[in-house]
Amino acid sequence: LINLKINNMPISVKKGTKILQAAQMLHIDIPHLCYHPDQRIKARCRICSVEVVGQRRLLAACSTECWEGMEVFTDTKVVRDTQRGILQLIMADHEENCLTCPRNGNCVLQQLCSRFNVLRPNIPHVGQHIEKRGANPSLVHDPEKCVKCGRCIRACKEIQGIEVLGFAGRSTNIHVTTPFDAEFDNTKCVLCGQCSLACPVGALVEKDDTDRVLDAIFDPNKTVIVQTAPSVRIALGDEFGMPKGSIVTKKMVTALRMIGFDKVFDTNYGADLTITEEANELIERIKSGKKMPMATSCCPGWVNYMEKHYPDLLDHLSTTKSPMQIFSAITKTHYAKQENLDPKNIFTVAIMPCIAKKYEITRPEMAHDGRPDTDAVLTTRELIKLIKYIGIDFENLPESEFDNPMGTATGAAAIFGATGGVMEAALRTTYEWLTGEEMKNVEYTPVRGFDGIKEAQINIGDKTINIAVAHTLNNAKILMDKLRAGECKYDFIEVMACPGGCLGGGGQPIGTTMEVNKKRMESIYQIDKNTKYRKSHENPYLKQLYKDFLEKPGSEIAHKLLHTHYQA
Ligand code: HC1
Ligand code: SF4
Ligand code: SF4
Repeated sequence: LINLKINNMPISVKKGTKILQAAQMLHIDIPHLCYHPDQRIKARCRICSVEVVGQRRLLAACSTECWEGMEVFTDTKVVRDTQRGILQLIMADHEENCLTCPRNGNCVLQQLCSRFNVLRPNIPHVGQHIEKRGANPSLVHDPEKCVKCGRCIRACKEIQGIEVLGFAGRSTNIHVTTPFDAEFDNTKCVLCGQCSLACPVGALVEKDDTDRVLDAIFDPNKTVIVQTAPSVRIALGDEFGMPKGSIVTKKMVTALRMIGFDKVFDTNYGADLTITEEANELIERIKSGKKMPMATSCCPGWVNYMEKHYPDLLDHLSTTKSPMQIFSAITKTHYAKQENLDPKNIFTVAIMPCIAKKYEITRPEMAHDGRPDTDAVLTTRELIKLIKYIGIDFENLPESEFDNPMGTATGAAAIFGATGGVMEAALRTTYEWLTGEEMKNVEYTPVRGFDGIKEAQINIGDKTINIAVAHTLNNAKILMDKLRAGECKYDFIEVMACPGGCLGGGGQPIGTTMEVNKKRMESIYQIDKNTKYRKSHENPYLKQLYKDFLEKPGSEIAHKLLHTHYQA
């Protein structure tokens, strides 16, 4: 252990601990912009400068390791003047329209300016006008709000290995951009939104669809149906001061009713349906030996990645649609008929932890009779915005239940939100269908946890099935390169683009880190444990649906509505 003092407070830390982390242990928040706990340290912004006794220059707290006997001061005059100077320089190059910024009230720069009393910039504006980028359904980039911390660039590179974003220009003209300043759509970007989650200010944000959804709610002719993804219920509470990982499913349902949705359903019901179709597809592929290994296809960031980076391997993707799209397809066909509703007057909204889902609903294959199956996707962050707009005291809301028939789901569906969850859910059903025996212990732990790539062999009846699970596209790349080189013996692969799976999605609350994701993962497995049915094919409402409408997994009507294809 290393002993040091920060602001005269003694502390002992492990070797390698940085000053910023040591200060956090003492509950001192040294200001920082370019530092992110899950990223490589760059020490670009220097706003974390501190004074260390015996040193002639200020040191960056994010990158300087503590040493024995070190004496640090975070609040001297020279430190404060330096921090204020840096803020003044940033403001000189920053559009001052905080009031209308999507991150107003949740912006690190705004908080720091208020904290350091930089209320009136004293340096003339030097920034040059740079056009916004946003001609795509998911992501808006406003370089004039950028603080040049580089966190988006590192997220794209270190998590996804895509490197769409980079710095260009010099001096006061330095800015973040894409190759040839292209629109995201025309680059290798997969619209995962991890850059927006990493951005400390309003320079990278999701396309806002809240007004479009409210317009539908206000329209008396529309029946507005909402579904909520597995990973929203364990993240939403963050923004309302609840402990990280709080399971807020029933408060969320109440809030959605208060916002004005006519029916509040569960994407998890769609996830059960995805599993029955996908397990059936897997068994067919195993039996025929064709297009093996099969890969999951519910993550649109991953599907975009395959289409843009591995178009020669598209055949491996399962044709089963994502839970969100399956849900909406059933809503606008069978459910509409059951309830005597004209599909034209149904408006379907999906609350997702994801930004790529906004793109997924615009794919031409995801529409019927010229109408999209899902009309709008709101991220968890946008739902938070709606809850705040209505003025709901979320933490103290009474609890309520989803509507039925599409509000009942199994534990297998709940775990979709964590990396390995789709695989585990699929194995529960595949096992029982292939062997005809009951699976006694449904918890398949080799696919759980945050290892980048998890591999396992599972014996099902007389077959040995080789599986692999990857999260983040950096890890997916390793699997896909092996597959392309003919070096892998897998039968079934799961990929989720975001760290930890959807629970770490690009549309989750600001402040999402791997430490937070761990709590979310624990909650997701807790939900599974506490759910009555834990295998998708046991969902009683699903059994009814097959009986009344879909006939059996893989039937002609199931293929027409619940399966899709991909394009290079
Ligand atoms: Fe996901 Fe999925 S798990 S993709 O991560 O298959 O977004 O949560 O809704 O569709 O169910 C996201 C989460 C989500 C789908 C499901
Ligand atoms: Fe990179 Fe994802 Fe951002 Fe696209 S959305 S620039 S792939 S981090
Ligand atoms: Fe979206 Fe989930 Fe895929 Fe991330 S992992 S891109 S949140 S579907």
